[in-house]
Parts: sequence; C-alpha cells; structure tokens
Amino acid sequence: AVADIGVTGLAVMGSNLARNLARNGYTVALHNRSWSKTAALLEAHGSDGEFVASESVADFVASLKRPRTVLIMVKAGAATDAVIEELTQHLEPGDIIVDGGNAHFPDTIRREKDLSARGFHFVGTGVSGGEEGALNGPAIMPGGTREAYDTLGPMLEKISAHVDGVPCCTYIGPDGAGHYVKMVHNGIEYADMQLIAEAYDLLRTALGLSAAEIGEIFADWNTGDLESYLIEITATVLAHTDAETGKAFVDVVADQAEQKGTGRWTVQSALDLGVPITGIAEATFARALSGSVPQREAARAADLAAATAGWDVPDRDAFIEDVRRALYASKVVAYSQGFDQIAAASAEHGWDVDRGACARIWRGGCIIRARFLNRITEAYERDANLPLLIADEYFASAVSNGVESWRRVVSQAALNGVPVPAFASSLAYYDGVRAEHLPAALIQAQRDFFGAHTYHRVDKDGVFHTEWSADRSETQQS
Ligand code: NBP
Repeated sequence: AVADIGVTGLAVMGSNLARNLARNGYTVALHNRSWSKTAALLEAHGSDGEFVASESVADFVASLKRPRTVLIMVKAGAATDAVIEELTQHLEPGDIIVDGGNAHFPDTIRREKDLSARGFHFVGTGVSGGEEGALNGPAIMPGGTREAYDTLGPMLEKISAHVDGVPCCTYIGPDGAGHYVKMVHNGIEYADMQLIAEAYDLLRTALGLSAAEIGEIFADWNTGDLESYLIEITATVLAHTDAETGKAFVDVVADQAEQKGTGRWTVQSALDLGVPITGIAEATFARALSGSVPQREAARAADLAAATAGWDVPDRDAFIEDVRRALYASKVVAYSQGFDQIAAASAEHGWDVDRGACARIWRGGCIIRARFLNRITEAYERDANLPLLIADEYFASAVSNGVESWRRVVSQAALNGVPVPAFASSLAYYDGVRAEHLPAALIQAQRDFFGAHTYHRVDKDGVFHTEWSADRSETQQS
C-alpha cells in the first residue's frame, strides 16, 4: 500500500483533482467504473506525478495507506450511493470516504449518519472552480468530523487555490455543512450573474452602446470595488465576436438561461428556514422566466403595452457611475442575504459555521472570487455574530453611499420597461430591513380577523385577539 489518497470517478473533475494531488507530491490511487477513463488519464498525464491505477475496487482500496482516504468524484445522486456501497465492502472502520460531487446537503447528512454508524468517516465536500479550478487550485469546503479533517485537511489545503499564501480550504463543520456552504456559494453566484446581466442590459438599452463598448466599461469596473472573476469574464465575453456571423457573440446566444439546480436548492432551503434571500430567488426565477418560451411568445403575441417614457440620459458618464454603484449595492445585499442563510442553517443544524472563514476561502479558486470578500471576512472578524452584513460599519457606508444611484437606476428602469428584478428586489430588501415600521402590522390584523391568529401589541406584553365578528372587544390570550 503506497498511495496517500485514492480518487474514484475520473471524468473531468476527478481527473483534474487527481492530477492536482499528484503534482503536489501525493501518490494517487486511481479508479473509474470503466477502465477507458483511467487509461486515458494515464496516457495523457501519467507523467504529472505518482499514480497507482486499479481496475477493481478491491485492488484500488488495497493500494491505499491507512487510514485509507478515498475521494469520490462521480455524478451526484444514485451513482454516489452505489460507489459508497461498493467501497464499504473493502474499506475498514476508521477509513475516510470523501464525496467531492455536488451532493444535495440532506443526502450528505443521511450518508454521514449511516457511515459513521458503521465506523467510517464521511466527508461531504464542496469543490468550486470547475475543471480549471480542480486542476490548478479550487476553493474547497469540507464538512465532516474534525478527526477526518486532521488527516484529509492538509492534502486538500495544499491542492486548493491560495490567496496571499492562505489556502482556500478550511474545515466548515459537521456532516452536511460543507455541501450546504457550497450550495449557498452557487446561489450567490446566480445572484451575482443576474445583477451583472441587468447592469449590461441597462447600459445597452439606455445608452445604446455596443456589447464591445460595454465590455470596456466592465473591464474598467474590474479595477475597482467590483473587481472579481465574474466581472472579468463578462468583459471578455462582451468583447468576443462570433466568427460565423461577425456579430457580437452575446447576440447570437439564445436568451434562455439554464440551471443545474443548486440555485433552486438554495431557495428551497431558504424558504424552509424563513430567510429572505430575495436576490438569489429573483435570479433563479429570472432564469426560469427566460426559459418560459410559450409564456414569452404569448405575451409578445398579446402585444402587451409598454407605456414607457422614452429614455433620455442627459449625462452618459453619470449614468454609468449610477449603474456601477447600484450594482455594487445590490451585490452586497445579495451576499448579505446568503450569509444570513448560512447562519440560519448553521444554527438549525448545530454546525457552528464561521462565516468569515467562508468569505476567506471564496477569495480564490471559485466562481465568485472577488476583492470585496476580504471586506466580508474583516466584518465577521469585527463581530463573529454580526446579525446583518450590511449593518457592519464598512458595508453600511458602502451601501448608503450608493443608495441615491440605486434609486435612480431602479426607478428609471421601471419607467422605461427594462426588467431589473435583482436590482429592484435588493433595493426593496434594503428599504424593508431598515424601515422603522413595516405594514406587517396590517397583515397581523388581517390574520387575526379571518383566522383568529392573534397579534402582539406595541405598547404592552402578551398575545391578543379582537372579536371581529362580535363587538370587536379585545381579549388577552393565556
Ligand atoms: P460527471 O458528473 O459527468 O460524472 C461522470 C463520472 O461518474 C464518470 O466517472 C462515471 O463513470 C461515473 N459514474 C456514473 Br455517471 N455512474 C456511476 C455509477 N453508477 N457507478 C460508478 N461510477 C459512476 O463528472 P464530472 O463533471 O467530472 O463531475 C463529478 C462530480 O463533481 C459531480 O458530482 C459534479 O456535480 C461535481 N462537480 C462538477 C463541477 C464541474 O464544473 N463539472 C464542479 C464542481 C463539482 P464512467 O466513466 O464509467 O461512466
């Protein structure tokens, strides 16, 4: 037994993680259900480092040093269960099974419960950064026991991306915590992408700029507060011309956004927890609307009125700056909501997730890597129990500084018929969360009227009900 770690599932992600491990000096055992992928990896990249390839699971497991550590990189769902079941026939108690696929966190909780009862360590780990990250350094979010992390953590930290010498991998928490945090990472990614798309749409519609010109604006924004991977690739995509037609590439792509489901999972979990993640939800629904082809055709056929004002932008540069500020403020709100969700899930499941550490490991390797994540880490260092990210001194002033721009952009978009669901809902959230009085008081009164659901009063303690169908007298409930 010579291998430090084994990887089973050698499609694009597994192969690249195996190569990354080997390049970092680990001896890596290789296995895949069908031999062809293993052979292809050895043929093309066998010289990357030390590999021990096996055709059978028994030989694969036998090639691993104790405690044996196996990283599963197969298609999420039933395949993961099948692979776990086969592995456990050969592994021994104390061995560590790592699922690096995009598992849904309830599956990870279930698997951890089952495997820990049988004496195995199970680590559900989020891996972000796609195939390129897997090869050169992803952000890694492992959940499981601390004991398993003691063995596994140093390897994962070594192969992860590094920012300022700090690995983009840290222990997240027990059982489903790692996959949960990865899920919310993806939800935030949906919001960030939607906000960028809305900013692009505003610049194009209001200013009549070409895609390439807007690409230049994004490239300029990437030198400031907004500096991030997503802004950078947006600038590159907008500058790209379709070879066949000579048109802007973005104009030859069908305007129907797809999804694999992590955004939907994020929103479903937020609904269960009662956390308002409006930015992520609007982004998920905006993708759904774009793909609602029959509905979009019916709406256009019905010639629904636009009744727009006719967009006259008096000062082009001032408008661009307004959009930039509105984008930054909306983005901060979307992240703030995502971190609220992580806090709520952590409390619900007893995970004790460190939100500052999440922001720290997202600075490199992953899709939402961005300069301003440093600021989020600093905010949670100032107060680990911060109830609201936009209440932190730095973010409070960052968002407040942009609020006039934000209002101008959202109101002008509404007047001119440009849909900006993520910009608008983030602003509505901002106004809602800072409001001294919300009309929720009226909702409570209505609920008491039709369902005797009771209410609290602002001026005294207790639970009350009004006899709406009788004399409207108020009674205090016991
Ligand atoms: P895929 O998700 O395309 O899965 C292909 C792999 O699963 C192959 O190795 C295949 O073996 C194996 N497999 C299947 Br399918 N059913 C199996 C079964 N019943 N038993 C054993 N093996 C089985 O690969 P991927 O795109 O490399 O992704 C791997 C994991 O990483 C997924 O969970 C994915 O969600 C996650 N992930 C992907 C990305 C990304 O950017 N692609 C990023 C982060 C995480 P075969 O060769 O014999 O068919």
